[in-house]
Amino acid sequence: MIAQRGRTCALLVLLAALLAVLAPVASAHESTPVGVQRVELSLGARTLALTITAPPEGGGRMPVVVLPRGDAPPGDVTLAAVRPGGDPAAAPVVVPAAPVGQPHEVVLSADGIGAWEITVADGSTVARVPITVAAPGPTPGWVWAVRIGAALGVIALIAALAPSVRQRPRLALALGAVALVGVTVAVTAASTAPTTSPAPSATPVDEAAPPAGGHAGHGGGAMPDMPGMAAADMPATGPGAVVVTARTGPGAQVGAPTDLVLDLTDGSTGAVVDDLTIHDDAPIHLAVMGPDGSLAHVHPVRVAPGRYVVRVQPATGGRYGVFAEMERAGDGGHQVARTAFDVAGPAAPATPAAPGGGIRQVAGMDAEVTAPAAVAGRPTRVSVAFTRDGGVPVTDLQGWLGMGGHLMLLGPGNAGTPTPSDPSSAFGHVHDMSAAGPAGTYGPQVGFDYTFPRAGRYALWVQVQRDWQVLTVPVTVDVAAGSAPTP
Ligand SMILES: [Cu+2]
Repeated sequence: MIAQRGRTCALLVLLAALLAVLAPVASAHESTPVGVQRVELSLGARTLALTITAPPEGGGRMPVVVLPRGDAPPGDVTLAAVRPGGDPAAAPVVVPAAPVGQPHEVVLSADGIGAWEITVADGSTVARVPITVAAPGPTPGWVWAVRIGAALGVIALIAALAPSVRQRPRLALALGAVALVGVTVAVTAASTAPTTSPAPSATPVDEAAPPAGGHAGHGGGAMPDMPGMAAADMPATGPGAVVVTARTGPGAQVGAPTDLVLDLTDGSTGAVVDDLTIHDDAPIHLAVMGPDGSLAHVHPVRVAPGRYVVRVQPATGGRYGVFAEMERAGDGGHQVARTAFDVAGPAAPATPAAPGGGIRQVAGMDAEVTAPAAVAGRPTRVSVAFTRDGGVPVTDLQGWLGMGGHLMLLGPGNAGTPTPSDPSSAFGHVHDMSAAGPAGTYGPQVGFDYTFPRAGRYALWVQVQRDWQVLTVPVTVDVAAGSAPTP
């Protein structure tokens, strides 16, 4: 009797051990990490930041957080998950697009593998963000071993504990031994499992931290990601180069909002380009520079394959320069395509910002610009320190597009001054790469390292985000000729 109770006890301990092993193994397979991707949308008059949690392999729930930024007009936007080109009105989810800084989470559903689009509609424009749901990968052998071993162990244990079996000690012992073998197989297989699960299912994750201590910049033309390089004289040609054509709605007028439509084609084949990846939280970073020295840094929304749209509000007539920063899937690298569009009406003369360093007033803050005497071909550091209320350092700058600050610049064209529509004017986009503070914020200072490619006058725009508004500090820098020819 005592011996039988002892056996029962041993079997129960075995069962407990088996369950303890099984629980984490079962959840380990279910909890494959999913990608989280941020996308900035300049949708009509709105700026929205989407945070998309990719659905699991095979499809399923897809949480999306909508964060209004900038100046949020009242009203809603509607989101949906549809197959490419599908009708977003089939199952729309209404999301308030205000107030600024207030995130709203919705859960969309992408049930099925393959191509999907997250649509965001404001009543006049339907943005379509492409998402790919991967097929589930084959179940690894170790998972099968765990499953079979565990199932064998459980069945043998239950059988061994049955009253009719307990009266036949040999059979009970044999079943116990089978259970032990099953558990051993399961435990051995689980312990040999790879420590990390397979890569997530959806489009590439854009969460990579910037390299510490370095800086990054994007030059014009076809130069890939080379710090400080601005290759304005090198048009984006060669394999993979994207040609962007821009057109406005009919009769674009000064002061009236108009939709700028961008069509993307491959410079080599002429085919529609629809394979842009998200880089720095957007498929296209668009700089629209006016003849008056204005800059709009916006993020056009994809409305159809190879077609993007963004709302602009020209303050002056004349020819506007358009600079589209993009990265294609594969090894396309970073590229900048240029184009231009015209706005009817007299062109206001350019009003350059005050040259060099000094203090400017921006959104109730003092922005103190430091721009040491710049020489062509030599690295220069341009920095801006923000204070408020007569000298209190501003330390609540918010990260924007993954960075604490952005610098966009336009170099001298053939006329010797920055001319947006002159292809010989160098374009650059440089990042502040300092790490965020403990609260995840930045400030009071942002800084940018850049090597001005040649002498002449440059227009710079330093951009930071505070209170969900992007603030722009225009700076003019006169660059002296270097003593040695620039390489
Ligand atoms: Cu951008």
